[in-house]
Amino acid sequence: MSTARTVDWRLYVITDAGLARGRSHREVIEAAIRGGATVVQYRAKHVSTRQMVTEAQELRELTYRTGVPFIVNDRVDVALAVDADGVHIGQDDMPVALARKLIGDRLLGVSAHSLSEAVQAVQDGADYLGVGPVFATPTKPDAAPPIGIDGLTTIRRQISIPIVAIGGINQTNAAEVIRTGVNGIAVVSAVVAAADVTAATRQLISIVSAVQEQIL
Ligand code: TZP
Ligand code: MG
Repeated sequence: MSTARTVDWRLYVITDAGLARGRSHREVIEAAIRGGATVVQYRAKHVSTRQMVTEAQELRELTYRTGVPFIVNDRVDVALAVDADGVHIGQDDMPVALARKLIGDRLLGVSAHSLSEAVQAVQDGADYLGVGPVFATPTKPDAAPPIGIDGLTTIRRQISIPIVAIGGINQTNAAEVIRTGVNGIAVVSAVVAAADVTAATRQLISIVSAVQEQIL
C-alpha cells in the first residue's frame, strides 16, 4: 500500500522525553537526523493531547525540512492533525483495519510480538511491522517477553513487508539483528539517551548499512 516501498527503514529513531537527559525532542531529533536517522517516530506516553500536538508539530516541521519520514505513535488523530507521514499502532490501539480506513494511504505501522500477530497485521493492511522486543529493555516495562534473534528470524522468513526490529537494540547487537534480514532497527535509548546523539546515530547507521551490504 502507499509509500512503504520507498522508505529507507535502516534506522528508525523513537523519542522518549524521560531518557533525553533534559534535552527537548527537537534537540534530540535534530541531532539524530544529522547523524543519519532515516525515520523518526514521536512517542509520548502520559502527556496531554494538547502537548502531543504541539511537540509533534515541531518535529513535523523539522522532518519536512530534512525530508525524513515522520510517524506518530499510538494516535491516529494526532498523526492526522499534524500531517504525519504515518501512524504506528500496537495490539491495544485502534484496530489495524480501522486505522487504515482513517489514514488513507499514509504509512501504517503495527507492533507484532509473534508470527500470528504479524500475519494478522499484514492481512489487515499494515505497511510495515515493528517486531519485538528482540531483547529485554527497561524502556518499555510492560513489553511482551523478548522474542530473541530466533523469534525475529522466524517472523522475517514468513513476512514480506518491511520489518523494523525493536527492543534493547544498540551498537553491540545491531549487526546480529540486521543479519536476520530485517529492513532496519528501531531504537529509543541507544540514540535518545546517548551523550552524543549524532555520534551514536552515525555508529548505528554505519553498522546497519555495512551488514546489509554484506547480506543483500
Ligand atoms: N516497543 C517494544 S520495545 C520498545 C518499544 C517501544 C522500547 C524500545 O526501547 P529501547 O530503549 O530501544 O530498548
Ligand atoms: Mg501503542
